[in-house]
Amino acid sequence: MTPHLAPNSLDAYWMPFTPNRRFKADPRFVERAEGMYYFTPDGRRVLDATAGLWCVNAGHNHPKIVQAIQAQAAELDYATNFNLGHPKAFEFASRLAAVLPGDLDHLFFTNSGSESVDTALKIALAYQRARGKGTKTRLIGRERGYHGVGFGGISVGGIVKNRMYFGGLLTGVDHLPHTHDLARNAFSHGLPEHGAELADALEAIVALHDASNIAAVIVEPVAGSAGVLPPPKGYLQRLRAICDRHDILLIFDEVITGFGRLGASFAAELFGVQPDIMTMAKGLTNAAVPMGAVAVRPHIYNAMLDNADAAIELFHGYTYSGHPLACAAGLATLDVYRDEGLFERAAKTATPFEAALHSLREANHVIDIRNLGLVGGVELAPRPGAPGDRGQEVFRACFDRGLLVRVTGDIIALSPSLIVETAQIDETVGLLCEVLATVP
Ligand code: PXG
Ligand code: PLP
Repeated sequence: MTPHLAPNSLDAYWMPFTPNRRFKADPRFVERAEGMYYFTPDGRRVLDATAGLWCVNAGHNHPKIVQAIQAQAAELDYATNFNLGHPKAFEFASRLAAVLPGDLDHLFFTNSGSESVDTALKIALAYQRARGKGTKTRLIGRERGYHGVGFGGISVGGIVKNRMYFGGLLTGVDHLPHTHDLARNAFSHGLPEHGAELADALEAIVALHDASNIAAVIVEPVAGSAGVLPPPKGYLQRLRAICDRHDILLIFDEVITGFGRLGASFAAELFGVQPDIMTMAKGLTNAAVPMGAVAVRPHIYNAMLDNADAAIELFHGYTYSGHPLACAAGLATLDVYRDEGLFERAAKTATPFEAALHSLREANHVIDIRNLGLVGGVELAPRPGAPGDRGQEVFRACFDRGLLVRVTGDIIALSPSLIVETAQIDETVGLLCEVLATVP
C-alpha cells in the first residue's frame, strides 16, 4: 500500500500528451461507446467527431469485431512469432497484401504507429546495406510531420515540442519544408493549388549530401497531427519522381490516411503514387486491439532475404508482433470494411462533409478550413500571446455540449468514423459554430 495515494485517486496515472494537473482538477471521463457515440459515467451521450483519435474507422464497439476478439481470447491468448507461427498472423498478412495498393506485398507487424515508423526506418537502412549501398544512411522527414514518439519518429518528425526536450535525436536527418501556406491556399476545398514546387527541396538536399548518402524520405500523404495539411496538387507525384531519379526509398506514413479515411483504401491509391514502404496502425484493427504494420514491396523483402549475412534476415521484432488478439481484430475489421462498403461510403460522405465544414468560413475566429475525404481542419486565429488557449477552450466547450473534437494548438481537427450520417455531420458543425460564437 502506498499511504499517500487514496483509492481511485487520479494521481498515480501519468497521462500521455495531457496537462496532468489541469486535467485532474477538472477531469472528463467516458466509460462506454457505441457506433458514433461515447457515454459518460453520468449518462451523457457524446458525439465522437474524431473516431477516437483518428482510428475507430468502423465506429465504436462494432459487434463483429467485439465477437472476434472475445472468441480469439478464449482460443489462443498469446504465441510468440519468433520462430513459431499461428494461423491468423499469416492470414491477416495475406489479406492485407491483397488490399494494399500496388505490390506492397510483405507485412511486418508491430503494436503501434510509432513502432511502425521506427521499423520502417530500420528496414530502409538495412535494405540499403543489404543491396550493397551501405553509404545510403540519411533519412529525410518534413517540418510539421508527425511520425509517432519513438526516437526514430521524432527525429524525422517536425513537431518542435515533440523533439526539443529529448536531446540529440538520430544523426543524419534532414527535413523538407512543410506545405502549409495560408497566404496562397486559405480555404482550399480539397487539395491546395499552390506548393508542388516545395517537393524540389529534396533536390537541394540531394545536391548538398549526394544521393549516395540518402536512404529514404518519409512523409504523411496528408499531415494529420500538425493540423490537417492536404498535399498541394502534384506535390506527392513530384516527390516520387525525385526519389526515383536518385534511387531513394519513399515511405508513406499512412497511420491516419489508411483504411478509408480519405475516401479511398489508402492515400497511395487516391493519389496514384506508389510508396516503397508504408506504415499503418489505427484503422488497421479499428483500434480495438493495439496494432501497427509495415508493408514493403518485393524488391525490399527479396533483397533482405537474398543478401542476408546471418540466418535471421532482420534483427528486429516485438514480443507482441502478430499478437493473436490483434490479428483477430484486424481480420474482423477488414471484413467489416468490405461487407459494409465503408471506404466507398466515406468517398460519398466526403462531399456533404466538405460542404458542411466550409459553411464555418464566416464563423467566429476562423482563418482557414481544410479538408480531404473525412478529414477536416478548422484553423482559428490564436489569442495574442497565448497560442493554444482558444483551442483548449473550444475543446472543453464542445465536450460540455456533447461533442468530441480533436484540438492541436488552435486547429480543430475533425475525423469522424466512416459510418457517420450527414445529420451527425450537420450536428457537429452546428455545435462547433455555436461554441465558436461563445468562446472569446
Ligand atoms: N504516424 C502518424 C502519421 C500518426 O498520425 C503515428 C505515426 C504514431 O502512432 P501511435 O500509434 O504510436 O500513436 C501517428 C499517430 C493527434 C494525434 O493529436 C495523432 C496521433 C497520435 C496521437 C495524437 O492528432 N497519430
Ligand atoms: N525490456 C526488456 C527487459 C525485455 O526483456 C524486453 C523484451 O523481451 C523488452 C524491453 C522489449 O519489449 P517488447 O518486445 O514488448 O517491445
